Amino acid sequence: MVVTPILRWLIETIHGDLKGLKTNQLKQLKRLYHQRIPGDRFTTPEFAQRLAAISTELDKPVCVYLNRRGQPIRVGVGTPRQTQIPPQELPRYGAERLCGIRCLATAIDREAPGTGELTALALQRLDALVWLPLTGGGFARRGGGVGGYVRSACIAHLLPPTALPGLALANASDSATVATSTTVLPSVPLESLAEQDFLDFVTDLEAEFAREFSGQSTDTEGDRVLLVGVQTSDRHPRAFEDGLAELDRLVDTAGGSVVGVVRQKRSRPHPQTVVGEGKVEEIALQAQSQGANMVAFDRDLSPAQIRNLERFIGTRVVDRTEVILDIFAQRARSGAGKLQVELAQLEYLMPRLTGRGQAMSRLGGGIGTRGPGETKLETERRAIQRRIARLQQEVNELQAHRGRLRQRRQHHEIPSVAIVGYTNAGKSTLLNVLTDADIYAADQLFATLDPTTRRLTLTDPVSQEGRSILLTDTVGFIQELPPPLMDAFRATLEEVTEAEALLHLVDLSHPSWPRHVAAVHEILGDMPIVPGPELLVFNKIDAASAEAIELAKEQCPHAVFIAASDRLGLETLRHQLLNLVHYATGG
Ligand SMILES: Nc1nc2c(ncn2[C@@H]2O[C@H](COP(=O)(O)OP(=O)(O)OP(=O)(O)O)[C@@H](O)[C@H]2O)c(=O)[nH]1
Ligand SMILES: [Mg+2]
Repeated sequence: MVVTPILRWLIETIHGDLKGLKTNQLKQLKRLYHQRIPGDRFTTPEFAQRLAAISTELDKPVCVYLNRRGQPIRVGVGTPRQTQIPPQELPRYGAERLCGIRCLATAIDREAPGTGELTALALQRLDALVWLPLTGGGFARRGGGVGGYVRSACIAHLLPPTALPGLALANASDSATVATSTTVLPSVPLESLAEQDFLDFVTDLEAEFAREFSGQSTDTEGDRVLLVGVQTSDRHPRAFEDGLAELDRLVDTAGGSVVGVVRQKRSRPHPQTVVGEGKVEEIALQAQSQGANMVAFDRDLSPAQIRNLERFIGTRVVDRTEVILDIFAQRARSGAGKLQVELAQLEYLMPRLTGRGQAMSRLGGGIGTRGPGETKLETERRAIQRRIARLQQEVNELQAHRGRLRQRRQHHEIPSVAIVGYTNAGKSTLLNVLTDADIYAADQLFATLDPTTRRLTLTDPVSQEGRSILLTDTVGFIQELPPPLMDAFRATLEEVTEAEALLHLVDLSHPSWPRHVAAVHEILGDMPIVPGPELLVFNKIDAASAEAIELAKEQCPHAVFIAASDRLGLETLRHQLLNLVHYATGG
C-alpha cells in the first residue's frame, strides 16, 4: 500500500485534548506511531521513559494503545478515559476474548488507576492497562530541563466472571460493575515489569475467559441480547414489567438469548439516547462484559436514537418493532405471508435510511439510476419506494382476492366467525380441537401468520337442526402493534373485521390478561371496518388460578370458560357460538 500524505495524516491522528499543543509537540506525539516494541513485552523501559518525557513536556497524561505485535495504533493526550477507542472502532472479539489492544498510560500524581480508568478498561475489553506514574518532580521543574520519569508500574486487567461469585450484574450499578469486573495488580519496578512476558499473560487470561464462556453458554448461534427497559412516568410499573417480560419472550421467540436486563426510570425518554448518559455507559459496559452483540429496547426508537445508541454502545441496537418484524419474517411461510412481511419491513426501514453512515451516502453509480449529483442513498430510497409501491399493489390484489372468496362464501349464506385474541392465547389449538384442522400451534408468540378457515357444524340443542359456520384462525395481536405491520397485514386483518362475529379468546393463565383484552380491543377499534359482535372466551382454565377465574367471572359474567387443549367447556362454547351467530345474522 502506498502511504500518501493524507493517509499518513489519517493514520497518525492524535486523540484527546490537543488544546495549546505546539507543532513540535504534535510531531513528537506523531513519531510515537513509528515506534515499535517487542510484541511479548508489556513495555520496554525506553518506551515508558519516552512517554514520560513527552508527558512531562506537555504537563498532561499521554496514552498509547498497542496491538499484540507491539505496534502503536492510537496515541492520545489525556487519561485513558479521555482517549479511549470509540466502541464502533473496536475489533469485536466477544465475551470470551479481549480486544487485542493494551493501553500504556502515564499518570501525574496518581499511583494507581481509578474508577474512570477501570471503566475505560472494561468498556474496551483492553488486554491490559499499563499504568505508568511519573515521579522525579519533572512537573515542578517544568522547563527546567529535568523530566519526570517512570520508576514503577502497575497492571490493571479484566477479571473473568467466575472470579466474582454471586455477582448480580443485571442490577449492578456502573461503578460496582467496574469494581468487580477488573483488578489492579500491585505496583512493581519498571525493569521487572519489562521482563514479564506479555503474551503469556494475555493468553492465560483469555483462556480463563474462554473456559468461563463455554461453561456459560451452550448456544453459540443466535444473538446474545441485552434488554433495556425505560420506565417513563406515563407507564404504570406493572405495565412496564409486563412489557419487559414480553420483550424477553419476543427475543427468545426470535431465536436470541437474553443475557441481562438494564432498567431506568425517567420522567420521559432522553431525546437523543432514550436513557441518560450514565446509563448508556452502563449498557455499553454490560454489553461488553456479557458478550452481548445486540441491545433491545422495550419501546420504539427514532432512527436518530438508534444511530446515537449504536455509536456509544458499539453493538447493534434494535427496538421492539424490529424484534417483532424479525419474528414475522422467520414465521412467514406462504407467499401472502412473505409478501406482507416484506412490505412491513420496508415500511419500517424507509424512514431509517437517512444517514446510515458514510458508506451509504457516497455517490452512487449505475447508468440511468441517477440524475446529476444524486447520492446512492437517494437511489436506494427510490428503489425501495418502488418496491413498496409494488408490494402495496400486491397486497391490494390479495385483499381483493380474499374479498371475492368471502363474497362467494356469503353467497352460500354460511356465516363466518373469526377467532381473535392476543398472541399465544390458544386460537390455533381451539380451531384444531373444534374442527380437526391441522394448524401449527405452539407455545410461541406469533406461531400463526396466515389465516385458516374451517367449516364447523353446530347442532341446535332444541330443534336438533344443524347449522354450519366458518371459523377462521388468524394472526395474534400484541399491545402496541407496530403500525407497519397493521398496514401490511390489512388483508389478513380484514378477514377479522369482515366476519359476522368474533370469538375473542383470552389466556386466563397469563397474569396480564386484562391488559391483553384491552390491547385486542384497542387494535379492533383502530380498524377501518367496525367488527361484528364479540363472544369473550377465557382459555387455559386448567392452568389459571382460582382467583383469576373468580375475577374473570365477576368482571365478564357472560364469558365462556374453556381449556382448549383439554377439550373442557367445548359444549357450552358450541351453544354460545350458535347464539352468537343467530344474533349476528339476525336469525
Ligand atoms: N394449559 C393450557 N395450554 C393451552 C391451552 N390451549 C392452548 N394451550 C397452549 O398454548 C400455546 C399457544 O397455543 P396456540 O394455539 O399456538 O396459540 P395461538 O393463539 O394460536 O398463538 P399465535 O398463533 O402465536 O398467536 C400452546 O403451547 C398450546 O399448547 C389450554 O387450554 N390449556
Ligand atoms: Mg396460532
